[in-house]
Amino acid sequence: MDTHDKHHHGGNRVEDFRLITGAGKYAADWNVPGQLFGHFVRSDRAHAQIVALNTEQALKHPGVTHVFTGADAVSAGYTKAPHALTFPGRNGMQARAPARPVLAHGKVRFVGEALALVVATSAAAAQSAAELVEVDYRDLPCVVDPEGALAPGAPQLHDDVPGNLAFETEAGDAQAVAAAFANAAHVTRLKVESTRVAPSPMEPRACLVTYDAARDEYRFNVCMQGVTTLRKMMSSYTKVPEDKLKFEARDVGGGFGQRTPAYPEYCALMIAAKAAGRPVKWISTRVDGFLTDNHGRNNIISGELALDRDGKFLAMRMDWVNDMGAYLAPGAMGHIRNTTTCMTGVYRIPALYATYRVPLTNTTPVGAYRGAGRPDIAYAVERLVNQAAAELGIDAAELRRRNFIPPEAFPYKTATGSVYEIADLPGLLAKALKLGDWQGFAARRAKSAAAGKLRGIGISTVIENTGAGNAPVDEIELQLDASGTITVYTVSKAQGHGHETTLATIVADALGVPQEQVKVVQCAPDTRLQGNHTGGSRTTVGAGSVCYLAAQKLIEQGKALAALELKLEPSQINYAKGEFRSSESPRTVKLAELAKAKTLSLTAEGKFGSTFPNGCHIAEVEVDPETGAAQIVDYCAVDDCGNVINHAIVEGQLHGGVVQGAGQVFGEHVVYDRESGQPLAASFMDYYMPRAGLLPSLRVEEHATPSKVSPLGVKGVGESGCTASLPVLVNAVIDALRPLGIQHLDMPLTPSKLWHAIQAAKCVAGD
Ligand code: MCN
Repeated sequence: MDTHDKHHHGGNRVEDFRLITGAGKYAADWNVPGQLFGHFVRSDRAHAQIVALNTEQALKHPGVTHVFTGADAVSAGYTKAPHALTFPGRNGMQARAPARPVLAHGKVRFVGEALALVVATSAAAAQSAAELVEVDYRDLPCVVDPEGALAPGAPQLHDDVPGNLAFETEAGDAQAVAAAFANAAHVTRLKVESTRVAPSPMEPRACLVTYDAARDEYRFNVCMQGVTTLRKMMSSYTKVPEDKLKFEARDVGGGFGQRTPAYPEYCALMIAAKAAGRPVKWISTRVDGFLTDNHGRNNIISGELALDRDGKFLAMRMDWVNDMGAYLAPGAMGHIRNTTTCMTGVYRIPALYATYRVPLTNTTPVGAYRGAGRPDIAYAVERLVNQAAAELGIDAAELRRRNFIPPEAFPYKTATGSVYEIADLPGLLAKALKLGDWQGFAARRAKSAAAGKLRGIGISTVIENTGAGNAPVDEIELQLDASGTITVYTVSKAQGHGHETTLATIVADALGVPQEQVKVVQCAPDTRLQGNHTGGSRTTVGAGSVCYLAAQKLIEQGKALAALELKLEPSQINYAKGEFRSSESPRTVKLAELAKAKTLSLTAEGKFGSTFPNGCHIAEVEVDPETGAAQIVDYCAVDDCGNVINHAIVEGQLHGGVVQGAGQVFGEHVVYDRESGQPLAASFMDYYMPRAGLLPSLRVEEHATPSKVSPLGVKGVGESGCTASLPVLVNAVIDALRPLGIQHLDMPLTPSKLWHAIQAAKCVAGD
């Protein structure tokens, strides 16, 4: 097998040697001569007026050069955080986006909100001096629970957001749904919570800002998911033109959506770097991360499913409460748009209707987190379907099969107006049932019961939108130099995904050259390329597809140049494996020769719509009734992400996504004290993280239906594991407990919660 084949079948990732030998360069690894260090003073109150802020003592501390406060943020005009709820809501409602000065001014609204930035010649001096900033607060009543925030008489966070309601909207057809419910033979109702979690990438947030006075330009070394979205949002927050903002990152240690947006700290560092005339660097602590990196999920969903006598789905209705925390972060859009797009799940449901309310609470803002609404809607739908199956006494797999959108119905327009491209759901299910030995479960359950364990099996069949994106087009630049090296420039940014491997594979395959000849450069600081950031599992569909188009363009241009060289017409030239040749000439022209005079450079572009990866996951759990501990004993995943570029990377993506979902199912949860608004799990001492032992080896199979949206036939996969794992694992646990009469539990399914539920059920049963 040559190297080219090796990569094709899923060989090592080219970035791994650097990353696992400690040779990576992360945001905190950047240093420039003369840099200063920043430390943020953060609110220890959930809701309070800032009566007085005294920086005098801090300024006297040795090494301290400046202290910036909310007044500086306001005078710089850095007060309007960007958000993405720019479409009209119910009755034409415009989102009520409250002001958010990059350092709090007048009031603080969540624990951790930055209200001053201390700058000093060392990080230690800045941190010590921050202790000397005196803040006089007047406490205000707070509200941390989203439904409570919408209730009459709740404490009000912002004068311009009456009732704490930032946005309200609806989707689908209320009347059609009401009519269908009126005729239903059976209605299943379930209210579930997709809990608030802290995404917690490995690399803590860090940023170094350098201001170039001569050019009036800012340069950022920062952990990011791509340059274009961040630049746009930073420009929107600060009104500094986009071409005056330059970003550079080499390695990024995880993002999960949380490294996409413009954070207030970065803007405050701009104020500092400009005023100090020296670069200013800030590295967050893990506690800063828990308090101020955008949280994920946090949706309360009340669902109703109407069925006819044969178990066919007639209609579905949902009511969403999408808590956004203290300010409107850009993530709110995903929680509404993606959940509307995928509302029907994988089922043919003729009528759909959803309402959405977006409250603000005295908590950390909420943003996009691996799936950005897609796992939430999948969770709500797949829990409902399992509940309906139990209520009607129909096998959970059979009920799904009865209601699948059939293969011949694709492209399928859903009742909320999205168009699913292509899928083979019955084929997917059949493969998963076989892989998970669905039929043989009863015997395994009996065996577990003999050992005193409650065994359950769960299933989820899910679909999600990937691709598309806000950028006008995705662009890729290719440069070919005299050595034959092809450099691929992109504005997307891997955070651990292996794009240096997969994008290079796409170009190398298209050109028929060894992959070693192709280098990938992500987010060059002076890039003028357009394109989407890495998010929404769209890099392969977008940037990846354009890599292919760029390679084709290079071949076409190469044919014209080779024709000149060989004194022939371009139509007489053929290309294969790095060489141009013609039956009309004994001579050949190598790819590298095209660049012998000067580097050849070209840009290709493409615009792609949504593609819809889908999957069927089956998991089994064993619950120990004595301790409440749940153990995943088997996990099978059959996924359709279209054609696969690198099988090992796709399997790795699924593995990571499934474990991330399992973390949320079994323990991750950001909780606030209702009275004080203090976070109760803001360090790894008290916030659960999934560990290797949580999941047995994943058994993975592919079931590809190639996408036509992408010339490569690919669909995204980066979020698929998360989307399917939330419902499958909760369904498995509920299945284990259902014989005791337990129908519903919300995440996280901790041993304590399960033990208490089991005890309560035993009492009811008179045990
Ligand atoms: N891939 C492939 N064949 C396909 C589809 C994808 O070989 N048919 C490969 C890709 O080329 C890429 C990886 O799988 O190397 C993921 O590709 P894709 O599905 O296009 O998703 P993105 O690259 O756009 O990644 C974004 C997605 C999201 S939205 C989150 S959140 C997430 C995720 O990916 N965050 C991650 N996976 C992550 N993985 C790591 N290690 N770290 C994160 O922060």
